Amino acid sequence: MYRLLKTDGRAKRGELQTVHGTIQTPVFMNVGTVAAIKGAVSTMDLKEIGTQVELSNTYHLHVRTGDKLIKEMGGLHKFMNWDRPILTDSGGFQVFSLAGLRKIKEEGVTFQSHIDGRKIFMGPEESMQIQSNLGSTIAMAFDECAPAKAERDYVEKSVARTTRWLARCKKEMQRLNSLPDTVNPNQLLFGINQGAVYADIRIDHAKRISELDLPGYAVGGLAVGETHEEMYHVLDETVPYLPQDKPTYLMGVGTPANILEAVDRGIDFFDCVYPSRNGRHGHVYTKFGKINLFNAQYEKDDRPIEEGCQCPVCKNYTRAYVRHLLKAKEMLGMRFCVLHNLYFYNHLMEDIRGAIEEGRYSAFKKERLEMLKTYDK
Ligand code: PRF
Ligand code: ZN
Repeated sequence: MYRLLKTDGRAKRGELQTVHGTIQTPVFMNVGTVAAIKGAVSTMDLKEIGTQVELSNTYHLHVRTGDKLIKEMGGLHKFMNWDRPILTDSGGFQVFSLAGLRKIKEEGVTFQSHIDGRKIFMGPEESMQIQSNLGSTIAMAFDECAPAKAERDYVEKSVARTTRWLARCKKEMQRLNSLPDTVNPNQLLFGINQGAVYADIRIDHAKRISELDLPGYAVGGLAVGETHEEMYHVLDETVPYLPQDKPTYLMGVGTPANILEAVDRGIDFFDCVYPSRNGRHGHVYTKFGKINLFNAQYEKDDRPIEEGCQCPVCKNYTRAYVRHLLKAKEMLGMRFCVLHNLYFYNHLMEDIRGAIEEGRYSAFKKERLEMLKTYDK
């Protein structure tokens, strides 16, 4: 399913074949939490800006609209009219970061919906059932993402439970995939490594979950308040213990610089809300760093957001016009910024893939990191 096409140092260039098409890695997944990319971006747009994989959330789709309705409508692909791969996050992380009062037990987590306050229970089996109803291409394991500052004692107990939950996820997914009315009988399950910033716990966990021989593995529990250096250190220590011949996914990361660094440490998949969130605030990416289009200096700037960018916005409109739309609070202004930003991330990944293929990743990374600092000097 996953083919490792080329390595350059620890950087991997691979491809993951799925029933919804082949994913070229390293890849950035475009985040559509509730089956919609925030900023009024549609799946028609995603095709135009070169998106390979869309990411949605189990928790959000379960508490609003509901996975049963989506199954009735033929599954998430049909519902949102997206025929390329979709990855769904398990709800583990969202339950811990969004939901109200929660109680964690061996069976799972009881929490309050952030929409209407109703009490919901979700454990590994429930998460797999919801993701199976959605019929995503890749389902994520149900895990606990411990806070970055969690005590060692707590992290050890939490990771041990997450390991037991993973075995239950695998068993439930196998059962669901063999049912006659399953939306996607080929749904893939990715395991998630946890362990906060404790390298030895991470390594031990990585070895244990690798034994389950899943089609892919994620590193979770990072970008939750630790420093960038701590995050890179965890990757340095942990990724070598995840299977090299499977895709690796760094959840919720990150800035262009974070991605350049993580690819160099063997990561294949990324997702992050930054391009859409920043775009909605008029913050747009360029090779030389981020700029804020609300700044007065762009009032009469007749250049595109990024010179040379081939995105539909840059090919047609100026910074001055996009700034005007933002100032006038027109939805189109946000939409343009999000479209450009997602294109920027997708295009960055294309450049990264090219550099690995040509065996010049190290020099490429150094050059890009340097360029990115231009506006921050
Ligand atoms: N677990 C899950 N989803 C996640 C994370 C995690 O640890 C993170 C951490 N950055 C983002 N999304 N299931
Ligand atoms: Zn552009």
